[in-house]
Amino acid sequence: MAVENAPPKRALITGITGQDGSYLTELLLSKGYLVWGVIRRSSSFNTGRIDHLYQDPHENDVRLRLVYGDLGDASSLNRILKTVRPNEVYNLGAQSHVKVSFDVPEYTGDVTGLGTVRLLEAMRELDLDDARFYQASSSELYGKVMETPQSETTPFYPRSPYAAAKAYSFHVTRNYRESYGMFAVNGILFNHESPRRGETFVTRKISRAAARIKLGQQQKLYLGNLDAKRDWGFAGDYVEAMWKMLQVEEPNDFVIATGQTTTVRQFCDWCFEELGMPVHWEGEGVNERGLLSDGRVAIEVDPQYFRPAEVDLLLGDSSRAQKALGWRPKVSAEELAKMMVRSDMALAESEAAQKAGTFQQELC
Ligand code: NDP
Ligand code: GDR
Repeated sequence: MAVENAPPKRALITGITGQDGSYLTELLLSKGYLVWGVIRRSSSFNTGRIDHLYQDPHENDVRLRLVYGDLGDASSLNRILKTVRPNEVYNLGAQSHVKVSFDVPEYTGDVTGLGTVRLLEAMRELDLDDARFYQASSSELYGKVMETPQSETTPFYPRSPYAAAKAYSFHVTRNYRESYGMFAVNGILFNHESPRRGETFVTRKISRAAARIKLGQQQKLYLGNLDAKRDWGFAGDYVEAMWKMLQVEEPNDFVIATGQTTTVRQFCDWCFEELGMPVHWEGEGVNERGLLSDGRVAIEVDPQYFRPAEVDLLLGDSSRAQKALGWRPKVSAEELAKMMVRSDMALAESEAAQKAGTFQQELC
């Protein structure tokens, strides 16, 4: 509980422009925090997910500020930490796409792996002893299936440059905790999604395509491995767990998951069914394809989306977090699929309306 008249807590978030960064910012602002977000310079605007939280920095009592920096640039991290002197640091920034990490392995290692030690080392050098550090660790650490459900004691077997970089970050975070007594923790989060999910992750790719196919804006959806199984939760629930991990007395690492696993194929079924377009996966002429009930081919497998090494099955056991943090997932994968496809339907409709407007403008 907040002490009356105590100064507001200061949080620094890397990856504030990403899916989780936007939900976490909303949560921390609602709790009265002052939030600083690290953004990268980009040739086009990259703040779309947090634009609704914008506050004019010239006004008084500004609660959200953005600063330029990069996890690949230690000097920028040092400068930011020195200026902000946060109570809590959330390291969410990363090259976070598993498939892309096979294409840019060294860059992924630098940002997703070494970026973490750059932050931790800057905190140590600046004597930010009281600051608490959250590392966005991932269920990708488990990789090749050794046991299910996967918990804090399951051995790691990373299957991509991304997962290998996250393994480095996991261990270095734990190492700074044990070596220097820092309050540094890993949240081992299983896949979590939302209407704000990046459009190249499979759930959003599916929900967006289903809406566009419904409106005739897209003909087909090309996917990779339809049999991969993921434990999908809602990002809004998961950022609460991040915050809770930094509020407990003793630092510890926690798995955050729903305890249910679903195939990519099933996620497709939920999205297309929600829009009244059930997909048939079996029957005459259906070979690695999903046919819509009206006979149109909606889904086709394209091997370009296969990964050099796949993670077949993720299913998490979050009982430690449930017990120690009182955290529980609130949204099931099916509810999540429906939430996402409804949101993408509204988006596709507004895009269609804008296009109609453009035509009218051209005519007049
Ligand atoms: P996103 O891909 O949506 O966001 C990644 C963020 O990192 C963006 O803000 C991006 O900035 C920023 N970023 C990328 N490169 C750099 C860099 N060099 N320096 C500083 N910032 C950088 O990821 P999510 O929000 O989904 O995930 C948040 C974190 O949690 C990531 O570390 C991810 O690996 C991890 N994670 C995610 C899970 C999930 O299911 N979502 C599960 C487990 C872990 P920009 O907008 O400019 O690209
Ligand atoms: P993942 O998420 O790799 O689990 O990493 P993604 O949504 O990319 O893939 C999930 C599964 O779906 C299969 N798949 C496809 N994936 C994509 N992107 N595109 C496709 O067309 C496609 N077809 C099938 C994949 O092979 C995979 O098995 C996410 C990221 O957010 C990481 O940062 C995070 O650490 C993990 O979740 C937990």
